[in-house]
Amino acid sequence: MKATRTIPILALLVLAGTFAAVAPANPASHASLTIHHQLRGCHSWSLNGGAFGTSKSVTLRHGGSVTVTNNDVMPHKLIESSGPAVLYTRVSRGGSMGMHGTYPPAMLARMGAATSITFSKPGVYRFTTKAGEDYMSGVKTTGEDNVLRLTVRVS
Ligand SMILES: [Cu+2]
Repeated sequence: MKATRTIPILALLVLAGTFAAVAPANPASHASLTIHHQLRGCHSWSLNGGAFGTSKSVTLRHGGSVTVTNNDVMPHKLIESSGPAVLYTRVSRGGSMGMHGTYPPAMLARMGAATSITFSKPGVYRFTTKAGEDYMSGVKTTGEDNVLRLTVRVS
């Protein structure tokens, strides 16, 4: 009788240990994404200085933020496609190249523009960007323009 009761408890302990190893014990509070221009597909982005690509995902603790910097030769508007509400805060308007006028912080309208997205609630947040027109004429690219995607898991 005693032995049969010990086994399930041990199994639970092993299972708990497995989950603890998978979930990051202490997720980061900040990440950064940088959009750049490229010949094939027009643009891609890099997470925390890593390899450039189209789809990125990151895990943050709630209250954390992601800063997106647009170094592409066209504007990008940040669009949340699913998840709880977020707060956009402009970090930089960027340099002189780009669109003129006043835009909400989700719109990265100039080269070097940066905006921070703050995540106050736990959950899964998904984003894409809507790219606008080139700042200057004569920019040549090959293939379809890439669609940038971001998944943020907030614990
Ligand atoms: Cu582009």
